[in-house]
Order: sequence, then C-alpha cells, then structure tokens
Amino acid sequence: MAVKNPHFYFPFNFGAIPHELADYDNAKVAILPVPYDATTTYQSGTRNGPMAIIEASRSLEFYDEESGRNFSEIGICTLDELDVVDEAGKMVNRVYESVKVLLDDGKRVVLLGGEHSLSSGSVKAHLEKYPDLTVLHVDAHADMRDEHSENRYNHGCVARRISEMCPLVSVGVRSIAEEEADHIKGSVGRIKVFFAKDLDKNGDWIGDVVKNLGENVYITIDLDAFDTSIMPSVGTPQPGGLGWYDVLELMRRISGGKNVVGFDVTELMPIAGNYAPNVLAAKLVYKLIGYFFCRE
Ligand SMILES: [Mn+2]
Repeated sequence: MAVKNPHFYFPFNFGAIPHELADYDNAKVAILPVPYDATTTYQSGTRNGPMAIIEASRSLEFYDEESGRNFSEIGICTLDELDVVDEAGKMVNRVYESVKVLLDDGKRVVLLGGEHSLSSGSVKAHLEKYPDLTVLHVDAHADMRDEHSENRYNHGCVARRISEMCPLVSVGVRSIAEEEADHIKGSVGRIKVFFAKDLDKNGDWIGDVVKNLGENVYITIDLDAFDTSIMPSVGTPQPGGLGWYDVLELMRRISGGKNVVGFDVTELMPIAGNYAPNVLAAKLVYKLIGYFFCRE
C-alpha cells in the first residue's frame, strides 16, 4: 500500500510524515478528518477545519522542543475525509462506526472536526472499549442543552449527549444558558464544570481537574476554549479564554497521571489569510499525540 517515497516528495498527510510512517498498517495513530458543519448556530465554515489543520501541520517540525523527541516515529496515518451526510444523528453514528473499526484495528484515534456534535460518536465507540471512561470537555460553552433548533445532535448539545453516556468534566466554560446551569446543578457527581472565570483564582485548578477524572480518559476540545486573541477562527467566539501554555500544562499533567485513550479537536473555522490559528490547532494535535500516545 505504501508508496516508496523518493526524498523529493513532500507527503500530503498530517505532519507531512514519510509514507512508511504514515502507512495504515504501521501507524499506531489514525487521524480521522470529518468536514461536517450542518448544525452550527452562528458562523459556519468548520467543514473547512480538518483540511486547514492538515495543511498547517505540514509546516511543523517533527522535533518537539519540549521533550526532545520526534513523535512522528510512532506512525501517524491520515485517513481520507469521512463522507458526510446532512442529518446530524446519522453523521454522529457514522463517526461512531468509523471509530469503532479503527479501535478494533488497535489504533489510537484523533478525530478532526468539523463541528463539535461529532464527538459523541467517537466517545460512544471509546466507551465500548473502555467502560470506565471519563470525558474531559474543553470548551467556552457548556454544550449542555437537551436540544437546540429542534435537534438533539446540534453542536450545542454535545456535552449533554456525552454526559448521558459517562461522567463529564468541562473546563473553560464562560457561556451557559440558565436551563443548562440548572441541569448541571442537578447532576452532581456526574457533571463537573470548571468555569473560565474561576481558574485563575484557584492555585491548582489543574490538579483539581485531574482529581475529577478516572483512569481512562477521552478528551474533546472545542477550539473556542482558547482565548480569542490566539484563536479567533471559531464560529461561536467568547472572550476570556485559555492560553496556549494553560492548555499544554493541563494536558501534560493529565498525561502524567491518566491513560488518555483518544481525543478530538473540533470547531476550527479557518479565516482566509489568517494562518496562525490553524497552526495552533495543528501543533496542539501533534503535542497531544506526543503527550498521550508516545509515553514510555
Ligand atoms: Mn464551544
């Protein structure tokens, strides 16, 4: 399957990784791009997110300056984009079925959105393999509505759908409806929210987050969790978000104490001519592959 790669080719895959390391059979990590954004509630365009992340990733160094390692050696296969269907429930199920196949093949899965609703399909597949799963949800929004625009699979309902399957910890939230806040208050022990406004007041909020997670963790990241100064390329921006090093520190500490079994990065809505947010998303994916899947 792998094409022998003469050195003058620059492979078109996540990280521009040499073909032998990007071959499905050899790769430990599978990148699943899903260009879907049918239910977005403000600006649309996250369907262009996966390809923008892959394009930006090709400018990254293999060498990670923090660990001194080359994470691409683990083998990272970029799959073809998943074919999309309009209806969100069907799309979520298609993600579930795809991720299930990848997990059965022994891959670690990285889902690239696309809109955030897709994540519940990936969580469902992981939960079947890891029944004690906890989900860490990093997002500006609670995403805890039971339905939005008469759709239970709207991207504003994804945390609610996930919390119906397994315990959920949300971090970075700064936009929440009253009905969502009431639901969270009634779900003590099952849903824990770390609001963005409280993080700086708490000396070791990262330690508190880690304490609320079980052994096996799935991480779903909506890029609007980041501050808009560094991540303007999202469809539903909110001021007052997380910094780059805040998120890396959180992820590094989680990787030290927990087994992160899979993750997704969603809701990149590329802005023409502004490439820095795309690179942020790509570098985040590469760093997380290193933290979570290249542990020794
Ligand atoms: Mn969000």
